[in-house]
Amino acid sequence: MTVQPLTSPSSVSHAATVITPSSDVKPWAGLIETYRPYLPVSEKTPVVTLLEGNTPLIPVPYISQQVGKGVKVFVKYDGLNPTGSFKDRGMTMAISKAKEDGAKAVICASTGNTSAAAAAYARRAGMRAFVIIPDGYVALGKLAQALLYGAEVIAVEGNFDDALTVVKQMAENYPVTLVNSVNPYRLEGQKTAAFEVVDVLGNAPDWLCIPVGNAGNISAYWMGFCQYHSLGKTDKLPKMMGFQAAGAAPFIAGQPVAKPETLATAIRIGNPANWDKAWGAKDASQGEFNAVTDEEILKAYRLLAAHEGVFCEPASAASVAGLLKVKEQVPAESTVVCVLTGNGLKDPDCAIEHSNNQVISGIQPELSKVAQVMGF
Ligand code: AN7
Repeated sequence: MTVQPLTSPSSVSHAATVITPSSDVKPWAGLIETYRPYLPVSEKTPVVTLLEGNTPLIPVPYISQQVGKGVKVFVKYDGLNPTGSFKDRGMTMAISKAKEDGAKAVICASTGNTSAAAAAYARRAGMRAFVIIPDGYVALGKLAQALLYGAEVIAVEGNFDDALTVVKQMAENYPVTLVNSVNPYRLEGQKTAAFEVVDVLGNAPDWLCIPVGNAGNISAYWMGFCQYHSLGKTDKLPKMMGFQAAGAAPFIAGQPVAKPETLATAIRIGNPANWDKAWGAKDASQGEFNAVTDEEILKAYRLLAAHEGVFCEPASAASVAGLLKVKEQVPAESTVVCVLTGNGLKDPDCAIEHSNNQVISGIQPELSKVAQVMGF
């Protein structure tokens, strides 16, 4: 029997680059075009975009059930951005503004995701991208991305905090633009995630649960919610619930942590750059900072994948681990959004090492043998 192709080759259109949307569909134009009135850009800003943003807000019924009390939980799956993390939101802004200013090179310190995003957007804009990473503590997928996007990757024998100190000095002394979240355009871009949440829900959620590392994202979400609130697009503001890995929890300690440790390498940060902003967001929203252990992070990581079909990286799962940890405090019938900051494919080593399942190997390709291991 021969299998007929669904489409015969002669009928395939090769005019694929000409997009003619049907009249009722407006193609997504990236977050700068979509939220232009709310962002510090002008007609002169050369927009560098990979059509980031517009990521799904996915209901998670199993987790909702675990919380109980009629609470509705959603995950904002920012791992579906072009380079696989929320950093793309900040980077489209930071690189567009750097290009507007005539920058030829950018630099960042990174636990991995910032470097991937900086590399992709900088190279697209024709700039050099220098990334300084803590040697041995960047997940494989992120390293692969930075290299293939064409970044110049320098590994230092220190942690993220040491790397950030060096890149700040580099940007002060040499013609390279700093694109870590101390660059204000980063937070401007990242605040659009809060806009998207409100645009979908029709209001702000009651709680926003978010992993906290350098604390840029919690600050950016708060900016976004407050801006939308002042524009009358939401009539309430969420409690900002920030979660850190227990071994890297300066906001819970109330001071920097000298030797941060966690398997969630993305948030292995001891001296957050956005300390005051994040603290302000927590206080103004009557929110909280809490710590979750690596075990709790891994449990949420597996639960999200195996029960909800959502694969995020370990640092991202801290938001769900945190929600489950403090679920007694969630008001009944409330709406909760957990931010999933990065894609699970970023860290394949962690997935393989910490999955409950393993490959059943050494099986002969015969019906009886396969049926036997399947338990039939
Ligand atoms: C998946 O890439 O700091 O609190 O250098 O990659 O805004 O720092 C990454 C941070 C959460 C924490 N989730 O966000 C970097 C870096 C993921 C991350 C965070 C990061 P912030």
